[in-house]
Amino acid sequence: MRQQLEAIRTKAAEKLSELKQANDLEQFRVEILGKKGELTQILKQMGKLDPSERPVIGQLANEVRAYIEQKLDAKKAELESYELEKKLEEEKIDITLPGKSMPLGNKHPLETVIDEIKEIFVGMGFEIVEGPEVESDYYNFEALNIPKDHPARDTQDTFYITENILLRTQTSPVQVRVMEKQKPPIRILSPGRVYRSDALDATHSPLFHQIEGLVVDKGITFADLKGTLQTFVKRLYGEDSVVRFRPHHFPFTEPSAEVDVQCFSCHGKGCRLCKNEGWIEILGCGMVHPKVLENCGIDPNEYSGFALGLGLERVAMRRYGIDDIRLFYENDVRFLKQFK
Ligand code: 2NL
Repeated sequence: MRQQLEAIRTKAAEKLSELKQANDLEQFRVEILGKKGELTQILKQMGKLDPSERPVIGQLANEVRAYIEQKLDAKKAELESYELEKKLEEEKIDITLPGKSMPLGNKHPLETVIDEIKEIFVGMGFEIVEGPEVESDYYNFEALNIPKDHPARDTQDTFYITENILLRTQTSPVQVRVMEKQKPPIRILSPGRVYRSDALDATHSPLFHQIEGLVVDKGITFADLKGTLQTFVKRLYGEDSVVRFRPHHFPFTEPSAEVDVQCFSCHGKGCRLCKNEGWIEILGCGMVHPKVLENCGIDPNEYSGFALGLGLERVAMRRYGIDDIRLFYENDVRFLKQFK
């Protein structure tokens, strides 16, 4: 039995030195030291020994076990440290290598113009409000004093979903909803998509973008409208811009006007950009019609207001020299990346 124990000691040491993976160690431990392991098997035969020999053999067995366990621990530490080294070596990152560059997008030109206009009005105390693109006939037309027989309601211009539901043709319904709910003072700007049943060509699109603004308070006059719009135009086109107001007609404002800015290319002389007019029309505006205020539950004897509306595509097309409105909606990256 002594020989058997010595043999296990030698064999275990040999086998251990051959193991190469930390995972194999546990299997080795079970094979030698486990319940059914070789050393345990030998110890089970202790009963057959002469009682006088038992303590000596027992002590030897303990020594062998301790020896193997100690070797096992040492091997385990050795393998673990080796495997860690290997892992660190394999996962080494060369931080001096150049990074992979990700293609970076940029704002859509329409978004750039919207943001710029918002910023100007927010700077004058306006709040941005948005609302539904699917509207009722009432909010899009009726409340705005657009009578049933008005050409703007013609099915040629409006996408009707049902007799009373339509795609909004302007963002005014957003403002009507605010006036219904909120007591003046009101100072709001509503940008968004609007829809008109136009055929798509270089200058028309059935979907386009509009920004409308509305101010309602006690004592608002046409002078407030002029001052606000003059400030807006100068911030958008430069402090030296020249602005003019021309009488116009809208059903929802009285009086109404269109605002022109003197052509920034020819300074009024007439050129291709302004189609020889010397002036470029940029927006429509007016004092909110008393009937519209009344429709929204605001007493026109107590309050007055002004409103304005402008189309974004035309501003962006002039700004960037874009000659075809369709380019805005096609999302061709060759077009979009020019606005980085
Ligand atoms: C244009 C002209 C305009 C308005 C829009 C408006 C809104 C309310 C009440 C009164 Cl709630 N008016 N909006 C007023 C004048 C002109 O737009 O040429 N748009 C493209």
